Amino acid sequence: MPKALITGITGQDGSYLAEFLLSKGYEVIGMVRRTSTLNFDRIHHIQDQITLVQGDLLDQVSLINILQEHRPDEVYNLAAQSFVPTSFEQPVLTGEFTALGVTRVLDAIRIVDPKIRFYQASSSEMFGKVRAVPQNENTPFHPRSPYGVAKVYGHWITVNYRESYGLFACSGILFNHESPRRGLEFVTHKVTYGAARIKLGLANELRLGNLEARRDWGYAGDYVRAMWLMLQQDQPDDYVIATGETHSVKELCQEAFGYLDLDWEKYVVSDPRFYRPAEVDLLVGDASKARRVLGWEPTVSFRELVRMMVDADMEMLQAEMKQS
Ligand code: NAP
Ligand code: G4F
Repeated sequence: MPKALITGITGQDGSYLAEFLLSKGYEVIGMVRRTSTLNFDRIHHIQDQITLVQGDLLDQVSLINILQEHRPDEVYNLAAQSFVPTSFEQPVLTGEFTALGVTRVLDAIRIVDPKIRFYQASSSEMFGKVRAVPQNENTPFHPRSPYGVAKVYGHWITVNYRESYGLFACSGILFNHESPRRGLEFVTHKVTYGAARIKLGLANELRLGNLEARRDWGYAGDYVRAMWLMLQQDQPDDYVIATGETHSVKELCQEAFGYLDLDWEKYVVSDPRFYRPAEVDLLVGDASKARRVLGWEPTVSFRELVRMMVDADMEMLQAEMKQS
């Protein structure tokens, strides 16, 4: 039975990846940080099928000990401070988790067992102020936030350990991917949840930031399959994972509110509080290498994704209303 370690298993992607690896017959070890209250909502349903171990990207010894004790064949490094606005408020901490944390995991692998295959969760935020449209593996990086800068470091240290020590280390440059399990602070979920609350009479406006920003939004369930495929190849490499379609935040609002028969313009307010010091205006990825080499394809369209999230939010809110 192959064994995988997932850092960030309590996050959106970690939960989908754990489900996917279990379906492939893996033994799954999940690294969690110590918290005073449990935050296992996303993995509650599979908790009896996985092993959770305590560790932290800030703590080198914990990473080495976990690898020594559990001897995984594959490590998926999904843990990070992943919210862009927080990276402007806490740039040093973001660098510790999202940049140096990657080196700590790579060094632990190098010390314990250099044959372990490694996946790094890189990001389209690295393209930032884009130098080409669409963006592919050869597009130069120009990050626009401390988060994006930290991810550029994580990407290059992954490439560097591959070239310096021969590690099987892959960097997946994933464009935005969403699901009903997405954190509520990210714009897709903020919009679908906000629209559902308005529909149910629980709110009468939704305050957002820049409505013109464009993103290439896909479904998280599709994207974790790409992570696994990267580690099953003969050679380690880097891949862009994206749908190839771009939509503005305005279009996202139109789609979510429209699905609920609401006119978004009556409810959405653009609030300068949610603007960023520097913005990433347009992301759209070219995943032709992943299609060609990995045989990867997205299966959920933008419209299906938004509707899936609105349906999940309506169901959750209606259940809450029934209980109260
Ligand atoms: P997420 O929901 O924010 O999950 C982040 C995970 O990292 C959580 O499990 C969190 O644990 C853990 N974590 C944070 N700091 C840690 C630390 N110091 N030590 C150990 N664990 C720590 O993020 P996601 O959307 O699943 O994304 C997964 C990864 O892909 C992240 O690296 C993100 O930057 C990257 N990425 C995401 C997207 C996207 O669109 N979703 C696109 C490209 C790249 P707690 O639950 O304890 O907070
Ligand atoms: O949903 P967002 O916060 O995602 P962002 O900044 O693109 O980052 C996400 O995707 C990255 C991949 O490119 C990941 F690496 C990263 O970890 C994270 O998962 O914002 C999307 C866009 C931005 O342009 C933002 O300015 O939506 C715009 N936006 C407009 N109003 C808003 C809001 N974003 C948020 N979070 N909240 C708003 O009210």
